[in-house]
Amino acid sequence: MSTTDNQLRVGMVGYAFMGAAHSQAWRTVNRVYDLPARARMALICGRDPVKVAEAADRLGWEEHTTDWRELVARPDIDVVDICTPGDSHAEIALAALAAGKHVLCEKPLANSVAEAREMTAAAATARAGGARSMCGFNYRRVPAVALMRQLVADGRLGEIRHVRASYLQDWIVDPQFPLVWRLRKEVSGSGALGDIGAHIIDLTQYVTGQRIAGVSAVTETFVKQRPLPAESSGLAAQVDGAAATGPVTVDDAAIFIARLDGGALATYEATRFATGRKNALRVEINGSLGSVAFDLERLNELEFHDATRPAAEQGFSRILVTESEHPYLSAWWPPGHIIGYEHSFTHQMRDFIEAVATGVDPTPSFADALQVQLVLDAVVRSAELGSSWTEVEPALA
Ligand code: SOE
Repeated sequence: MSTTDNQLRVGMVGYAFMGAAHSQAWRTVNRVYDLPARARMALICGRDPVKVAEAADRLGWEEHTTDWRELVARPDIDVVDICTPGDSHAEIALAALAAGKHVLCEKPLANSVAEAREMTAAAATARAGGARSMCGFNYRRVPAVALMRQLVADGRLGEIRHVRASYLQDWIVDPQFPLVWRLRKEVSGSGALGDIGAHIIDLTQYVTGQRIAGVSAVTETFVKQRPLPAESSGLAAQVDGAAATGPVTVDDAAIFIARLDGGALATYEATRFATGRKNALRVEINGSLGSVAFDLERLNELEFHDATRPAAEQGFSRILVTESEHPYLSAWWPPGHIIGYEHSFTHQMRDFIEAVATGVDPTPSFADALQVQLVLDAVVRSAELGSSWTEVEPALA
């Protein structure tokens, strides 16, 4: 980081959905929070020269390039923000860390445990030289999620017995939705499991402070062939006419049970076929003294049941998470003036900037993200093995 002008010059690779969400956060973070350093949107990188020039103008970046290696090599770039599909996370992060840059890498960290291990080791080496790194599990920074963790840490739930987590979307229920990069294993690493399952794995480990110690899983690909997209794009791709088709090489849905190392039992479901559920990350945690329940589609609310209250007052109450006492919210609006999805990214950049500027380790670290990658890998291996699966015969054969 420049020691003269107290700026963090950011170079971001990628300009699609996550690039837009990160840009919004870089634009707002220093205007909302009083921080020890100021992010400067110096350089955006993308493969298409026309599109990246348009993105620079639209998203607010000073310069643009089509060469991420140039971005990483520039001495005036302090932070490399990786918003690309998973097949390039390792290559870009390793180069950036070797160049002594601070790195923020989108989730999941990588497309394999081997890559995640290599990135974690490189982050540890670069740390000695002052570089800091973080993985972008942004939902940790939803105030209601941070409040959930606070309630658990304060013992308000007692002993944690159950974790019930699902992340439900439905954007590919239509079999005519084209074969975008998220549906191709060589690019995305896995399907719903790594894309949205990674979020509930990280979030539940973060909130409970417990690690997933073992899993038993099933996965399914409901639609096995899809039309090739007219052009590669994100969640709203188009198909031109009678396009050729290609194979879906990832899971459409993954379901697994788990034991946490603190003794809790857990169930996880990540699917893109929950018709009608658009972005429903739902977590319920049951403890000996109470429970909490969260739904991302109602992100300003948290349901809390305090089992220590008199019987006549039992049941879930709704906490409206908009008070200045709640995590992150002192910088925003008065109580009841709710925030949105994009605020979690501004909170993420707030914590990243503060950590980098003060030299502490941002969280989640690459090691935390490696822990998620190990769970993803265990789920895939369990589903392939099918070993814990007991068939049930039909009553009327
Ligand atoms: C698509 O499933 C997606 O954009 C994920 O990639 C993000 O991580 C999630 O936050 C929203 O949905």
